[in-house]
Amino acid sequence: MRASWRSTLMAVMLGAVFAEGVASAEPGAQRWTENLSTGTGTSELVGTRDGLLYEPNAVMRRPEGQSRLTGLFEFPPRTLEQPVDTFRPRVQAAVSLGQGVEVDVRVRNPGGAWSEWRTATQDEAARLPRAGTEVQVRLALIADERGRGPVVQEVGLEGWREGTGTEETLQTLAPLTYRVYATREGLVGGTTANGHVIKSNDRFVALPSRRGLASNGGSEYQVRVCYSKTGKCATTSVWDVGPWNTKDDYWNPSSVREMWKTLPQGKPEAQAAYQDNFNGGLDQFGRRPSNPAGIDLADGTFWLDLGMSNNDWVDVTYLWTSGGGSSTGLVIDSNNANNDPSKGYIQLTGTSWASSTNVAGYYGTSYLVSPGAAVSEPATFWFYLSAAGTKTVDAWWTAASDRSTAAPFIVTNASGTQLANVKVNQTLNGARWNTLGTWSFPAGWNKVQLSRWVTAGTYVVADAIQVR
Ligand SMILES: [Ca+2]
Repeated sequence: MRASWRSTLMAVMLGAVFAEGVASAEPGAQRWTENLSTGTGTSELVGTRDGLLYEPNAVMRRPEGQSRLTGLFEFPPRTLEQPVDTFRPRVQAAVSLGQGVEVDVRVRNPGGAWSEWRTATQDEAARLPRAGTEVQVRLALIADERGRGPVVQEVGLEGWREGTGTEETLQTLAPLTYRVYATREGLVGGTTANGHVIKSNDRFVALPSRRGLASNGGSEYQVRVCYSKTGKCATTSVWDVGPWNTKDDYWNPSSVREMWKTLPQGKPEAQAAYQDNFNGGLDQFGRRPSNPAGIDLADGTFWLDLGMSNNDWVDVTYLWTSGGGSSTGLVIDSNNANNDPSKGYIQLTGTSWASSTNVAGYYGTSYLVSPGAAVSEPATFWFYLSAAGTKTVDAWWTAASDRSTAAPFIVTNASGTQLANVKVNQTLNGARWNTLGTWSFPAGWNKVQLSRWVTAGTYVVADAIQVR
């Protein structure tokens, strides 16, 4: 009964929307159409015979009360024949008053990291930070105040290159760090903007712009948060949008910042509204912020990793802003509480592996350490691939002078064939991703094992691996 009513309503709305004009095509542009059945999104996005419908009945409502809810739907990355830095979406959708459809696009940098997302609405061109051939498209479907969203029938894009090759070279810059006010997100059981269902003592952060929002389970946009009162730091991914605003990429310079370009770089709009009565003291949605927050921390990050007990000022490093930092991938952490066991997990052999936080710069909540001995007894990072593919594997560790200079990472595919034994120097290059290599993997459960068979008196560290 309800479905047929809905179909009738959509048919009426479609008639109104399709009369809209279409901008003239860009000469020489590459054009493609995304397949609406291949993307991934939150459960509130449902395929109907009329198209992709956003129906945010069960979506998380922020405590401060978000007036308009947004559902995200991510298409798989695609490789174009020529590099592009500018794109224009052509969306066919039924969009009623108060609803919206926006299109985000990002491009993979030569170093393997993704650019920030850039957003365009219907027939409006948007410029990416740099040109590239591997691009990814994400839909943002915005519901009206009654929680009714648009229906998308088709998503076409055209991309071309406007830059002349003189794009900013960000690789050499250190990532940006700003001191901002942090609030605890809570909301266990709710769903974040990227579709992650919040667990108890979860680990992620929210920033008030989709430009740095990672995919569900992804680590392509990470922050390092340090709390001076405890001396603790944590590195974790951006999986939600907020607090207060949704278009406030305050870490970017004015020339790039999406809104409120007159504010100093690094100052969130909510902070300016709260402290300085900026924008009449109101946020993007006309609300008066009750705190100056520029970041929300999931409970585990807030309580366990940083040792915070109240909302407070923290130092945040926006790791992707160096341009060469993390890249999209599946991360398997040393702590299975941080892993999705359907995608990957860690398994320990023997009794020597001990959890530690002694050396700063670990990934997630801790790392595992084992003393060298004439026995393998590995820490095994299992990762699941639903399809065969060529993947690059990175490893994260904390470096110290008592570490092995030849820690053996053994890569074995799902058929049991050993692909490589990569020896790394763990006295160096801590607190970052270090590439072990790139291999062709079959579908199924592949693994990367760190053996403890190294010189006695030295230690090996299993902290996290990334498959991308
Ligand atoms: Ca770890």
